[in-house]
Amino acid sequence: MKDSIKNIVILGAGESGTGAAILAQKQGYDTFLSDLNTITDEYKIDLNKYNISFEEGLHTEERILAADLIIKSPGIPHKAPMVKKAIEKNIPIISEIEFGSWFTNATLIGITGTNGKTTTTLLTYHILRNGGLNVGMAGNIGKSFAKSVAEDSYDYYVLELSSFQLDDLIYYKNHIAVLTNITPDHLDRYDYKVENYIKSKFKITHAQGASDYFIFCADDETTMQYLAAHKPASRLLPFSVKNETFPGAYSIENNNIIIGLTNKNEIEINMKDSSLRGTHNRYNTMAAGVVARILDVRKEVIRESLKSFQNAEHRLEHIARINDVDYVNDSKATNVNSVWYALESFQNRQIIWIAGGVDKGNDYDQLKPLVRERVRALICLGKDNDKLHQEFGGDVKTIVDAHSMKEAITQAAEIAQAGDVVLLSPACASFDLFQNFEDRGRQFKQQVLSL
Ligand code: UMA
Repeated sequence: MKDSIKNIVILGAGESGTGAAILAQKQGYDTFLSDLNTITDEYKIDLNKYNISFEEGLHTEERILAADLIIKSPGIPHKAPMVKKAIEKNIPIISEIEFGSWFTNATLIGITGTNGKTTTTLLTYHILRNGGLNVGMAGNIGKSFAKSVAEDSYDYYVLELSSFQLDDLIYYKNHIAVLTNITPDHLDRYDYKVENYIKSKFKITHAQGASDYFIFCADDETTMQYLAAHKPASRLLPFSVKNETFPGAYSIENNNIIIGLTNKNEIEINMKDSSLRGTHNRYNTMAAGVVARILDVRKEVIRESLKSFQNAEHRLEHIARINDVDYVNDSKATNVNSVWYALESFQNRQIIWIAGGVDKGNDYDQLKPLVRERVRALICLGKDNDKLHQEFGGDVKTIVDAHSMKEAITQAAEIAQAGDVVLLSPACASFDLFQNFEDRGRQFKQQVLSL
């Protein structure tokens, strides 16, 4: 396909679109980028540096529909008017991830899942790099894949892939695919049909063959149900804390886990030696460990890497202890399942829970037992907090509204008692009051540190 194309249009000039445009330009295509809104200076500098033609504040129909190929940014839904018109005209639409893969021979390790994908990606990358592999990390985290392909030269890539990025693949193939788990998220983008979202997540195994690997959680019911009816051609490597899943990874007594493909290459790890806590991190460690064993990273390197690993910003990030109250930034928790893991990880503590923002069709039922047990107060931080009040009115005694991070932190500090945790774990997107989840997390830190 890539040789028959001359004229490429990229929709969206964020991290993804700008990366795709740089790669397309460098590969000699007639490249044009269009963004419906104002393009930020950061990306304009990049576009000018590479002499890329672009427009902002509009999508010019004639120019866009003259493309041989459209690369769509993941945040743009298929129902966006311009995308619909391109589909009607049968113009191929691909994701930047697909496009990036056309120009690299690197071995691809793709990691997806509703939760845990960022930690698993970071941990896998950390282990592989310590193991001496020439490895890059990109995708839903950090630099876009296409930009990295255009500018760097790696033999391996660890890619965090969101369902949006998996939606428009053609030839792209992961040699090693990881699916951490599936619980409903982003349903607004999938016609509120959970089966569409599951299907999209399973595209992580897209085009895989017998020499490839699929690593997944055998304790995740949704994954197992789908897998029973749609088995990929790749080698299946499950992980579990409930059953002895081998080859793959499983838990044994004394906080230990076993990881391996064969008895000979199996490794035992004591999670006490790891910097990561909680059941969810045990799963993430198992998944990353299996990848490392497939690629023959030495056992000692894996153990050492687990000790030295530091988790991502905005992911259960401990900010400070003030008056014996812990302040934890989990701004990245934009869905209910993430919040469940956050609440679950604070056993025997009372929590001042800061939540709210743009609700994506959340079903809060699974949180209620934990909320009743552990949440001393709920601070609703959003423009519209009605749903949170309705959902948790019967479960939490104290529910208050805040309209800025400053207000939320001031209230939290007043309500919290010694030994409590103030937890920002919103279950919602951030776009009503903040630029993005990073902005929300940074404001949290700033306000906590100025208490
Ligand atoms: N835009 C248009 N036309 C439209 C709609 C939007 O031109 O009809 C423009 C916007 O004006 C904006 C650009 O498209 O300038 C934004 O594109 P985008 O939303 O795809 O954002 P990017 O900056 O390109 O970032 C994307 C991912 N964002 C989303 O999927 C929403 C980033 O994941 C990813 O890191 C990046 O590509 C590089 O691969 C972020 C994310 O929030 C972290 N992901 C979601 C999540 O983790 O839950 C999926």
